[in-house]
Formats: sequence, C-alpha cells, structure tokens
Amino acid sequence: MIDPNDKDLPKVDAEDANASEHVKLSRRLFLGGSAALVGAAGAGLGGSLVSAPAQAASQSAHVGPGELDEYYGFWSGGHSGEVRVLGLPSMRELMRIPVFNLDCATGWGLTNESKEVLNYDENPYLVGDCHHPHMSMTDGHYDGKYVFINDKGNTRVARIRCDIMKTDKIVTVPNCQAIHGLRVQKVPHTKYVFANAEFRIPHPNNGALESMKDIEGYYTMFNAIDAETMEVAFQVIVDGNLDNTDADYTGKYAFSTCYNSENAVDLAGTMRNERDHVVIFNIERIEAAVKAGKYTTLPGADNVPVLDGRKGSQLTRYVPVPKSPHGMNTAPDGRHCVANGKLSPTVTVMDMWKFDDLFDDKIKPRDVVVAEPELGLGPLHTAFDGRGNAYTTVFIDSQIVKWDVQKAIEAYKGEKVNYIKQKLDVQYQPGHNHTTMGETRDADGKWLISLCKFSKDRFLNCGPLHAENDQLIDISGDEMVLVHDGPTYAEPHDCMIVHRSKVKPSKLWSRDDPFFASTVAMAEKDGVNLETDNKVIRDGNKVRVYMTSVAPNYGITEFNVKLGDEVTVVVTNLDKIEDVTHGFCMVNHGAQMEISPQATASITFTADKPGVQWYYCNWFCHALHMEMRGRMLVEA
Ligand code: RUQ
Ligand code: CUA
Repeated sequence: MIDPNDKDLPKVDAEDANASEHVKLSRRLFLGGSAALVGAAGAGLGGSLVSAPAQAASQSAHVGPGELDEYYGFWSGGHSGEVRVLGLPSMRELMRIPVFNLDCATGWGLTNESKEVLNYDENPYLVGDCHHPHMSMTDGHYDGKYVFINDKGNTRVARIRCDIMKTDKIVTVPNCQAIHGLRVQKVPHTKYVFANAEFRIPHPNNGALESMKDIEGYYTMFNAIDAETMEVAFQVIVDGNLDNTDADYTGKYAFSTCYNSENAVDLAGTMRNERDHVVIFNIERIEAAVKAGKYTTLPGADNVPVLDGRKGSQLTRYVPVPKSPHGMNTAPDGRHCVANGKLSPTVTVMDMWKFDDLFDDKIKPRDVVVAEPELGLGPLHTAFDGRGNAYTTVFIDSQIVKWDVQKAIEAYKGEKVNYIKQKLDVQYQPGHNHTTMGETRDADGKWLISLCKFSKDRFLNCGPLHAENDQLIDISGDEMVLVHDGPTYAEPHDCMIVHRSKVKPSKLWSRDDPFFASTVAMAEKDGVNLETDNKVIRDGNKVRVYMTSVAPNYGITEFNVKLGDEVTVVVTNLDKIEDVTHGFCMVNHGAQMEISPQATASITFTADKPGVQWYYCNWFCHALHMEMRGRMLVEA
C-alpha cells in the first residue's frame, strides 16, 4: 500500500498548471503502476468539480423483458480474440462473433468455411488480441455494412459482415509487427481501413546481425487496407511508434498518435523527450504518389506500395504534442480532433481545417493546435456528444472529465474561462470511452460507456482473475450520471455504439451466400444438389458425406467409412424457421459446428477410431432434439 503522506510522493498544486511537474508526476505514477498510489495522488488534482453523489438519471436504462434495445454495441473481446454484440442501454450480451479465436459453439476455426476466412493453411493461429472495432461509413454516417477489428497479437485486420454477423475476411499485414490503432475513412465512404503497425523492426527482418543491432534503422508503418478487397493498398514508413489513429471528415487526412519519437527500444529511452507527435497523413498525396509509381516494395510483398513518410516527407506532417500521446479522436463537428496526452495531463486539440495550409507550408506544425486543456492524470481517450462537449477518460485519476471544446479553445487564447464541466468517478481506471454514434456526424449525446480496466470489488469475486467493468453513463442531461456496471471478460479495450436503425442483420441465410460458396462448388463437382440430396461420395481415402437437416432429422443417419479415412461432413439446414439452428457433433473426434437456417456448413476430420461412432445435433432445435443423431460405422 502507498501512504498518501509519503514525503517522496510528488505534491501537485491544483491551481498550478506547471506542465513539467505534472509530467514528472504522471511518469512516476505510470512506472509505479499501483492503483493505490493512483488513488492517493489523484486526490491532489481533483479540482473543484469532482462529481457529487449520484444524480437522478434523465433517461431510463431499463429494457423490459421482450423489449428491444435502442443501440447495438460492438465490443472488442480483447485478448479473447472475438467481438461481442451488446444491446444498449440494457448492456445485455446479444451475440459473440468469433474472429481470430477458436469457438466450439459455432465451429469457428474448425469448419472448412471458417478456415478459409482464417486463411488457416498459412496462418494457423487461433488466437488474437482485438482492440478497435469500427464500422464502415458513408459520408460520415455509419452504413451498417462492415465492422473491422485489429489483431495486435498477430498483425492482422479482420472484417465482420453485419448482415450475417460473421467474419468474412482477414488480412495479415506484411512487413509489420503488431497492428494497433484502427479506424476507417469516414468520407466519402470507407474506401480504406487505416491500421497502425506499432513496433519498429529492421527491414528486411531476415536475421542479419547488423540489421538487428542497428536500432536507429528500425521503422514501422502506417497501413491503408482496401475495405472491399481487404488487401493492403499502401504502407507509409514513419518515425517513432504508431499508437492510435482517426480520420477527418473530408476523406483527405488520417492522423496517428506516435510515441517514442526517440526511436528507442527500451522504456527509459522512449521517455526521454517531453514531446512526441501526431503524424498527419495526406491521403490525396499518397494516392497520387502511388499512381505515379513513386514508391518501393519490400521483399515478400511485392504488390504492396511502400512510401517514405518519415520527417521531411511531403506525404506527412509531424505535429509535436506532449509526451506519449495515446487516443486519437475526431469530433463530430467535422473540424477538431483530439490527441490524448497519456503521460501529460493535457489533451491537444487540433483544427483539421488548417491541415491544407500546413501541407502547403503556409503554417508551422504547432499552428494547427488550437487548445491544450489540462484535464487530469493520464488522459487516454475522448468521446463527444454532438453538443460541443468532450468526455475524456483519465486513467490515473479514474475519472471521466466532461469539458467544453470551444471554451478550451478560448482558454488557449488566454481568456479566463473554465472549460471543465464535470468530473465523474468511474470504477476503475478507464481506458477507452465511447458515446452513442459519437464517432460519426450523428453523435446523439445519449449514453457514454467507460471501459474500465479494473473492477476490483464491484462484482462477486470469481477468483484472482477479475472481470473488467464497462460502466454505462447517462449523458443526456447536464450532469453525467453513472447508471450501470457491466462486467466484461478479457480487457475489451474498445467498443462502438450504433443506433439499431443502421444495422439490418438477416434472420435466415440466403442460399447463394458467398460465405459457403466453396462448399457449394465442391458439391457441384461431386454432382450433389445440397438442397435435395443425401449422398456419400468416395474419393480414395476421402469420404464426403452430404446430408440435409430438418428438425429433428438428419438426412443421413448411417454411413460407412474405413479406418483412417478423411471424412468431410457437409450439412445443409433446410429449416426455414427463424432460430431453428442445428448442430453437428461427431463424438470423440473434436468435431462440432453450427448450421443456422438455410446455411451449409462442413467439417473435416479423420475417422481414426474403429467401430460405431455416434454423431448428434448439439444445438437445441426441437422436442426430439436429443433424438437427432446418427452413426458412422468405421470398418477396421
Ligand atoms: S488502446 S486504453 Cu489498444 Cu485502444 Cu487505449
Ligand atoms: Cu437439430 Cu438439435
């Protein structure tokens, strides 16, 4: 435990905005990393606006039985590698969408269709570390088409189709290690998904001793992925390590927070400079350079244009901002964006309308900064309500700070105004926060989620590993009011919240869905009509079993194979009734999957056990669900 009276603990005067003192303090706290220390020091900076005891909420978060939520929330599943769909404001978990992980309920990572999406033969890792889910947009509005998510752990970006709520494409970004920040181009539509590679590495990273020792020679890259083809459209080399990213409302610019301007490889080294950067990328210029062939390629990915965006390049500008900035958030006003200081108690507000002048060298990089309000210790991410207010998480103080963007701009000009409207305690240590529709032009200022990294004592104890705590805050009135605690599993990092009118998922599969097109093509080759035939095809030691399912029956209840055969079971669910999903589980073979109404799914395994092997339906479908089964007879 840390004693708040410890004379070694730096004292900070709340009236004195001496940045360097704060920087020292926040650095110390980060390196100390103790929640107790954090609580003790946070008190010193609380200011006069710390939240009063709970106010009455001005809207109800209650969603009664049988009622539907107003919003879909798409939650990163963190290092579980999945994405979850929550209903808001109830915070009920509606669905889990496996992405980079193995999911035995649906057979994700087991079925042939999912393995094709996972590109399993080349990248057989059924693990992932999801951070940033973001929905595609048209003209700055969510268009309900895709949700994109990064895998920091294995340098991948995945796409989820919102009509079927399944992952349909995954790309492994070449020449890079660890995709972290991810956002979409907002205008005119999501042509690109912007993805920051975080860690600097040698190029080529081929094990040559010289290149590994030459730390100064390492670099990382900003990536643009074509949202339709999910191929990397271009990569831009940068100085420093890229953290988070966002885009503007003209389609012309993307920008990333960037720490380690020192280009160091150890913690002490990355802390040396008082300022790091926001790197602004001029997408127009980059596209023109690609078109004009002014790029190189790197070995192993000769179809991906690589451009040099390091300091001095005409493709980028580096705006110095205080110490290791983290979150990067564009405001719905279409004009301002905010870089969150992390190791500085400030956030930096930039005027995106000045970026043209910056790239034309009419102004200096710092001239785009229009405010740098001091908010508290450890600002990480900022959300907006569409009424001119911003909400910033301050990790060390464990608070959400509500502040007025316009007043912060006036204060930066020297006017004596108070830009802080309220500080609300959250439990505990918030990272991301997110408002309803807040990253689009349609920010509606109704709800705010604070994604807290710790839950400590907020829930029944389930052992040393604790849930995180996603807190629902009513922001529709003048005061923020905390209304709900929502435990979540495996640091969810980030979420996005979209009005239900923007998402229109299907209730049944369409028989011509591309998701199982390869399986349909295989059946055609075998002369099998999936909707009518129940057939066993033998092809050497490969056996393909095509069967239909109609509750409570499989079209085939007995088939013969030889010991050692490679068996592919293809099930087509002919049920047309909403919610009548069947399963297929081959006992003792590690094979199970889900087949929703009108879908085809297939799974391949080796018949490596002689004798009678039962299979059964493992998704409840009918009063006779238990009886929905059959036998595979394996001849020794
Ligand atoms: S990061 S706690 Cu991976 Cu989004 Cu900020
Ligand atoms: Cu079919 Cu249970």
